[in-house]
Amino acid sequence: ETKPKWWKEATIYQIYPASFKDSNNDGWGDLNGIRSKLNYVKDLGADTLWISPFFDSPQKDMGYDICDYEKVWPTYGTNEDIFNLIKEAHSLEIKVLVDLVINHCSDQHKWFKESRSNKTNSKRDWFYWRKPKGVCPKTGKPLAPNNWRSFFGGSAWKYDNKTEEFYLHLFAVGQPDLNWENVECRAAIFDNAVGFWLRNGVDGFRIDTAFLYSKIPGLPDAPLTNPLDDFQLPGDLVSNGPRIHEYHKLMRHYMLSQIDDGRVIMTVGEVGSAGDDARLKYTSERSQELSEIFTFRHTDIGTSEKFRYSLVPFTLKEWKLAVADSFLWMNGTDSWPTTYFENHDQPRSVSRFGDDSTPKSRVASAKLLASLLISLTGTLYVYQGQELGSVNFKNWPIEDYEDVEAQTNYRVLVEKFGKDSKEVKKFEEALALISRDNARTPFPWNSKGQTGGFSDSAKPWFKMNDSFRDGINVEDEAKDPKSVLNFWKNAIKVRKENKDILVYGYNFEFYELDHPKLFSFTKEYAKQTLFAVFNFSGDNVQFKFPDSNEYQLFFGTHDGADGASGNLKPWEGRLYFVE
Ligand code: TEU
Repeated sequence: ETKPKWWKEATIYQIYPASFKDSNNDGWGDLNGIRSKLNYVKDLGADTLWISPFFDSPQKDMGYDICDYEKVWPTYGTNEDIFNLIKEAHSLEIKVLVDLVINHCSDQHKWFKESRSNKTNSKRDWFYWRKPKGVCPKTGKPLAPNNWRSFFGGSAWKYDNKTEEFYLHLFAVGQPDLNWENVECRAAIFDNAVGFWLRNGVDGFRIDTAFLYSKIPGLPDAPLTNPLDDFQLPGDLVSNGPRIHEYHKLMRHYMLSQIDDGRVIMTVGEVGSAGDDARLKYTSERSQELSEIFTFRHTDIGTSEKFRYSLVPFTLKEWKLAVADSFLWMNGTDSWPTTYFENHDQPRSVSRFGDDSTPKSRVASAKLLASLLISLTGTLYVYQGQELGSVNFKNWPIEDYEDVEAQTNYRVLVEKFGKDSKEVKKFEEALALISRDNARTPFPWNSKGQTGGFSDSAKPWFKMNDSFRDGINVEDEAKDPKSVLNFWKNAIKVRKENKDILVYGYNFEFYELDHPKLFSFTKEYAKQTLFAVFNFSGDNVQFKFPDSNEYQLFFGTHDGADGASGNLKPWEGRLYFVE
């Protein structure tokens, strides 16, 4: 009973403003750069933008640390620029989602400055202030209130000399957690971060860390899961907590109260991991919380639950199950899923799940991943550069990384184990494969100059991925009919033309689940059945058709494929209608 909605059928293109297009030659991408490229987005076939944070910020975590929710960061432009961007996008029939970062704000936000000023300030309770647990007998320093580890490494608590208490920061030190239990704090978040942008025309929000706002009262110690670490991930003590669904209902209600022009807004909450029960509550139309959620099982695969930068081996079967985990739970309900492989927190999917070792395998596996993605049920997300088949950068020394998550974890490990330790070596290996920085290098518009058309002559804020000189850029790919870019354009078109089965299909079932090289499944919509088969290897692979029905090939990675034969070339994928 999933009813059609614009956001279910949307193709959402995510833009990372720092790295998309620099319009004023200062080395940083900006809003006017995005405006100048709206036609590129349109031409790709995307119909919705999600723009990562462009709000005023000291940029400790690339804008996910906001110091003024109602103002554009001057390096990105002005409020007028974003209002114009929204209008221009709308005139091209492109909708705009902005990022709502409200689990925490910046320590430079006026709310936090006031809160920190003294213990009796009216905003003291807007953040999590706690007394030290005691004094460390060895160092004489105050002890943190509990053993929680920040997601970026080290303690989740920062001692503040001014009032001799600690504040909680689940992410960077400059990102104090807001206290959602406080009614006034909630009202301020709603009015500033949410209401301001709705009143200014956005079509919805990507909601950052939407599962973390309700912490277990008393903030107890986390169980010891990683003995090698001095601090422990708080996990269930902060995720999908006791009041989280109440908060989302309140926020949804508030959102609807801000709209008086009939706009249908959508929200996508970043939820990471949650049980089926919680996932259904978040997304059921009846519960009125979120439109849809991002879960992480398929992108977190191959990383340890104890520590993301500790790699563990995984099989194709495990990945298949993880991919299916992002939508299987909603079958037959009034919930709705998302389908994505990349975002600004993930490495390039070709380097992670395909094969970037030769130009041929890169192109083939990028097309394969695109084909798989468009065949999955849910709202489709494409991250800037994914449409080019972008790859991870290679052999960068740790000093070249920008990400606060990379740098904080590195510092903590070096302090504990030493620079030349095997722990640090392993961390560096993991970074090369899965660092968030892989997604954040400036976008390559062409192969020219030092910046591939990103800036005119300025040095970009972040190093370029050299691959822009080897054909991975918009200009070169646009000219080549066999490029990944042109393949993506067609793939998005085919998804729209066959949206019943591709976007809305249900009753997903794996075929040959145990096969170590094939990813294949069927799904249905009314009287239609789809059979999808993908070769996740560099070998020729033979597959069997599930039964003796007629199989009509309608889309695939390899031109001129013989649909009647079950022989797949390396990284070949096909979509069939079963007649
Ligand atoms: O990420 C939240 C999150 O759950 C992170 O653990 C993220 O998955 C991890 O860093 C990947 O290694 C969001 C944003 O997407 C991220 O960019 C921010 O740094 C973070 O929140 C804090 O706002």
